[in-house]
Amino acid sequence: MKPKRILTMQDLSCVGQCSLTVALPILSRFGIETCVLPTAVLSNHTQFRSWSYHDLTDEINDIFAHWEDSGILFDGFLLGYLGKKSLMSLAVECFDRFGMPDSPKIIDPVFADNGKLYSGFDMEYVKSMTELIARADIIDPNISEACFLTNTPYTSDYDKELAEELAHKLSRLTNADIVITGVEFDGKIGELIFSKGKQEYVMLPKIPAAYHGTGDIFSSVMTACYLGGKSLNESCLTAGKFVADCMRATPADHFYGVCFETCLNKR
Ligand code: PXL
Repeated sequence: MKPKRILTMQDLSCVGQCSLTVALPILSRFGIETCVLPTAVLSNHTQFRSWSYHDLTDEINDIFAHWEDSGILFDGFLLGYLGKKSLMSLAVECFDRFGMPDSPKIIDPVFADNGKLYSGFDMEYVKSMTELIARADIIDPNISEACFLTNTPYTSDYDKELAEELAHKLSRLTNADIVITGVEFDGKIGELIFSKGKQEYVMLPKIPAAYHGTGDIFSSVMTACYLGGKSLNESCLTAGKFVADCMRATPADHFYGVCFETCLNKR
């Protein structure tokens, strides 16, 4: 069977085990033909002390022209860290020009964690993201992003009730299936999935550690499984297990990402 062809649009951080350097190997590993639209080249991701940033917006219009000339279309889209508001309108243009009517648009909003916006983001960016997710088929914000998107105060001490309230509020912004990631309670961690008015948790035992880049790994595996025909719940479960395996494979002093490479040969 011909593999599905996805376009993933996010930054290329040269060092840091995140964004494209994660999405490309993982989507490919799970049998998806993976095309990339790099939005910017960074020396490393923004959790390091400093970084260079070269924006590729101008290049994107040229890229689109050549894709159109060659009649290129995609079976699905995965958006991760975009970094600039102007890239969101290019993303919408990309869906319209290079998607097919049933090509799923999966949007990981990627702008906050632990109640704080990542460096370089502001509430204007968040507001544009609330508009962009209206175009999605699946969104997978973490709790912090869900709070920002719905104007809800963040607390690290949240409960199921808050997670469910966030899902309901998000469902007023988008018809997409909603996957709230990194939901923790009773020593477990997982996702709250809110789809077609129904909610379900997919939980696994929590590994007592925190690493950067796990969100990007989660969305890559979830997307690959979903495009490969699994249900959203199964896709989240596989993604959660994969992230847990990656975390177990990562030494505690590895500060900038997880060692997912050692897990690529496991199903
Ligand atoms: O993993 C999320 C991410 C992706 N890309 C860049 C980042 C971050 C998180 O900080 O800085 C450039």
